[in-house]
Amino acid sequence: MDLLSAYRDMLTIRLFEESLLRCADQGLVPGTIHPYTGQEAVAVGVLGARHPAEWVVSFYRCHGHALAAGCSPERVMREILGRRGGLCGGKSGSMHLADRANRLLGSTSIVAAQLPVAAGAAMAARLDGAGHAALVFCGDGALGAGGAYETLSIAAAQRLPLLVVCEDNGWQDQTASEWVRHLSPTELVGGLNLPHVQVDGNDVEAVRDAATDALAACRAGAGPQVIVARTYLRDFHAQLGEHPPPPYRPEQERRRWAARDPLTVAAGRIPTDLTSLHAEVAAEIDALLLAALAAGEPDPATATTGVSVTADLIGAGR
Ligand SMILES: Cc1ncc(C[n+]2csc(CCOP(=O)(O)OP(=O)(O)O)c2C)c(N)n1
Ligand SMILES: [Mg+2]
Repeated sequence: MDLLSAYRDMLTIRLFEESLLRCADQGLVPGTIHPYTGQEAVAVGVLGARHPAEWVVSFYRCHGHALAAGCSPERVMREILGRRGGLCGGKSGSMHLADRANRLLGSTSIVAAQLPVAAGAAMAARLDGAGHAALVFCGDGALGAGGAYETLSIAAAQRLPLLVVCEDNGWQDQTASEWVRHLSPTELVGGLNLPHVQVDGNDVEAVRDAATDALAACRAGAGPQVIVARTYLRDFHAQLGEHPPPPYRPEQERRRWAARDPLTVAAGRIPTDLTSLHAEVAAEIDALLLAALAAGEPDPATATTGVSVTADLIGAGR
């Protein structure tokens, strides 16, 4: 893989998210945002292995997935800030990003609800007969939800070409996953006999390799594959309004993970100086943020357009 280009993509997501958090502190973001900081290597590694015709389904922590899927950062920023020109015309906000052009089928705020939707996309891929797969991202807590179990069971029985990427960040909102009494992601998928691998989710090259292999298996008819990517949120679960949550995780744990930040891991393998790249990406993000803030709100006359889901959603753009 081109590590420098992956680094640039991860840096774009990081600076995008950090700008948004600063906007939130100033009361400029309507609703809640779930930052993706620290988990960038998962989105960039997995989506670097995707065929552009393959559908992706995400959840409320979807900004990084959208950017790594190829969505315009400017349009995503406008969407999250509720400005004119947003990716979904202002109807998605932070948690429900969708983009037909880049085959982002949608994102959901309901934990695990993205999994059955993705199984449908995998069934559509199978019926298409073009040898493609469908991909879904979820948290480690999501795999403990009933809908996840049902989806994996049906997907396994039907050998659907579905890649499930579980982003195991060790926390479920402000509850540590080790406090929760349900099976761990690997226990659950192992119990269902699903092929799965655990990967260092802060190592973009390792994630990319795992996704390349898992997608090849899906496309070859081996049925659903699961990647459990161990990673960590750099900031926090979510921010509603102007006030970030009080610290809820042990400082020592945060420091330990900060030392293994995905950008640091990748930078350690890139021989060139990255200072000018940082300045370049920061300038790009500043420019699109200023343009978004200068734009007005969406035209109220568009409030009811494009809100019904029709059968052509999957078929369009084939
Ligand atoms: C069905 C449902 N139950 C509860 C919630 C509230 N909730 C939002 S995020 C979250 C934690 C999910 O943790 P995980 O799946 O590990 O994802 P992460 O947020 O860590 O990325 C919960 C319980 C919800 N959105 N949907
Ligand atoms: Mg989690």
